[in-house]
Amino acid sequence: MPLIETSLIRALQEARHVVVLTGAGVSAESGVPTFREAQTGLWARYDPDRLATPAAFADDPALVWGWYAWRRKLVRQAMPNPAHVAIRRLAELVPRLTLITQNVDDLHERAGHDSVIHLHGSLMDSRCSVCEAGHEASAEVLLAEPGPVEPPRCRLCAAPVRPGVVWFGEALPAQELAQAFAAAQRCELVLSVGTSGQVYPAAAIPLVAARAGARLVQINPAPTPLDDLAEHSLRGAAGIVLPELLDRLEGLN
Ligand code: BJW
Ligand code: ZN
Repeated sequence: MPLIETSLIRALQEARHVVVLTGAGVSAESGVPTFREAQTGLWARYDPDRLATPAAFADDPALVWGWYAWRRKLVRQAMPNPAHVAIRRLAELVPRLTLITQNVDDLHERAGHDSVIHLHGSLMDSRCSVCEAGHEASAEVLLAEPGPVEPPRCRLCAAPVRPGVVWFGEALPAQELAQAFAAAQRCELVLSVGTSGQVYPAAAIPLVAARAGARLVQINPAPTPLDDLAEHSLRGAAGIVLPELLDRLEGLN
């Protein structure tokens, strides 16, 4: 357990607006794989160029749809972990908290958050790859292992339906992006949890906030590009460190 300094507790008690930015690491302890970790990350086993770009979907929609059908099943089976619950507790304690996630799972919502800014979309959403009409997800296949599955067809234009996530080279949803950067400009503290800080524009959120005067705190067992800028880098698993931090904040130990 990394040392939680009193100055961090005081900074959290004083902050009137906290931005929490989460990445795949916050869901790792729920059994949802991260992307870039050497042994366990998705990109160690699967090629993002073949699965997470618009060109990959155009080239082989069944391969991509089947891979997401497997990821959907993983997330459906997962439960929020103590890190998600602790972030929910933090939202009750600070005057204002903006929760921004890069994650496409719904584990923050299932931990009780009703307004989560999803920068990279949602695994459970689907839309037409051409006309963008929404597609009812209820009948979608869930796979225990990745394998090719033909995607359903759009009811309006018959083009293949795609997952409602943001792939490389695609614009992030405009409203969510604007809300996230507005919060970064105005907040007093950013808590970055479980992100490698390599994917832009999300990775710029703490940088923009720091430039506007916010304090930076991060929780991650591994080094990140924020190490030199963060006032506190708590090196550990979010599901261990965050509940401890919240206990300290609530004066429980
Ligand atoms: C723990 C833990 C525990 C483990 N507790 N921690 C500027 C410079 C260079 C490139 C670019 C740039 N601007 C844009 C780009 C291109 C690109 C990009 O950033 N590429 C870089 C990789 C080089 N960005 C884009 O293409 C974005 N679009 C864009 O910029 O569009 C411009 C445009 C404008 C207008 C019109 C058109 C275009 C889109 C990015 C989309 C990212 N999509 C993905 C897939 C989503 C769908 C899916 O799930 O399949 O999003 S990629 C993947 O990475 C996913 C994640 O949300 C994202 C971030 O990853 P994250 O969350 O940080 O995970 P990891 O695995 O990297 O890190 C996990 C961390 O957790 C590690 O640090 C661990 O140590 C830690 N951890 N266990 C706490 N228990
Ligand atoms: Zn369509």
